[in-house]
Amino acid sequence: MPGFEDMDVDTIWMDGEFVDWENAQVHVLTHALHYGSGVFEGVRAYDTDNGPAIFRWEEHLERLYESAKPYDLDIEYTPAELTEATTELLRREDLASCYIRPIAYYGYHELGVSPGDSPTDVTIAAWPWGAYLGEEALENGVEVMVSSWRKHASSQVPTNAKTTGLYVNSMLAGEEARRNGFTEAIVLNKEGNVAEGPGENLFLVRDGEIFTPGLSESILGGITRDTVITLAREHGYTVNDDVSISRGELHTADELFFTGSAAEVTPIRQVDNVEIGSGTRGPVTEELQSAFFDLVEAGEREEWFHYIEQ
Ligand code: PPE
Repeated sequence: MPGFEDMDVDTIWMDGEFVDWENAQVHVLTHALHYGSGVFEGVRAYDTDNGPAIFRWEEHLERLYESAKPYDLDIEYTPAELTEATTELLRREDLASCYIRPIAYYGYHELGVSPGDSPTDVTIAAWPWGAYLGEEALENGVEVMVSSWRKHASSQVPTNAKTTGLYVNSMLAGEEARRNGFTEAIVLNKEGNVAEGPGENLFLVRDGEIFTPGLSESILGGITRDTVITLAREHGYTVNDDVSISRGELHTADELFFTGSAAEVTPIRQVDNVEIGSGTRGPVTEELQSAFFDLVEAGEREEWFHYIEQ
């Protein structure tokens, strides 16, 4: 993966100001660095036929404020202000197709688990980011393993909040998979049912119907998940989005795929060295993947695109 030093990016929006990339610094005693007390978003903008546009920006912004709630993080900027900051950032960086990372976190004031009077700092960065699991993965699918790490239960931490600290679980699962020669992991929840990937939701196709773990399975309610459910229903599929999926059902699935803002729609061709279906991208996955990429290329469904005026 290319590092930031190899990218043509020079500006970050930080607490109300546009600062030079190298000056976007925080103090080492920042609360969030010690306790993971931040919430963030991952969003993509696409260079659509209708001009550069942020995909499902409103929904991502809404989730950011909702993630902040259980932690009492008071984001002092309004959605309109964060929208203006982001669109201006993309204009200044001349980015049409990119990944956007807003983050709000307890900043520098005092340490101790209680954030006390620590400020809520807010930053938005954007940079070019290609296919999350590799370009080849989009076509041929990825080989994954079921992680030995379980996902934290929603009774332990709010799993519907996109909290920075929670991602140590994703890191453990993903790195375990990569150490074992796989591209990505699937993580089971505390009950032993399928939850999601470290940074993706998971879909299963069987006998022409589509299944995805319900929101009570300790998953993040993905916005791409919602997009794909909507597209699949429009394509005439029955989508069961409130089910439990057992580990064994992964192996007997006709098709499996991941969804996510970063991962987009990525087929899974093997789980634990067992081929899924024909062992390549399946036809339903291909249909929905095409529908997804057609959508973000065209940028025509206005309610899902926030266009960047030049
Ligand atoms: N589950 C998890 C745990 C998750 O992190 C993501 C997004 C999803 C599901 C899919 O959600 P959505 O993007 O709203 O469809 N993961 C983000 C972070 C990836 C990263 O490596 O960082 C992302 O895709 O931006």
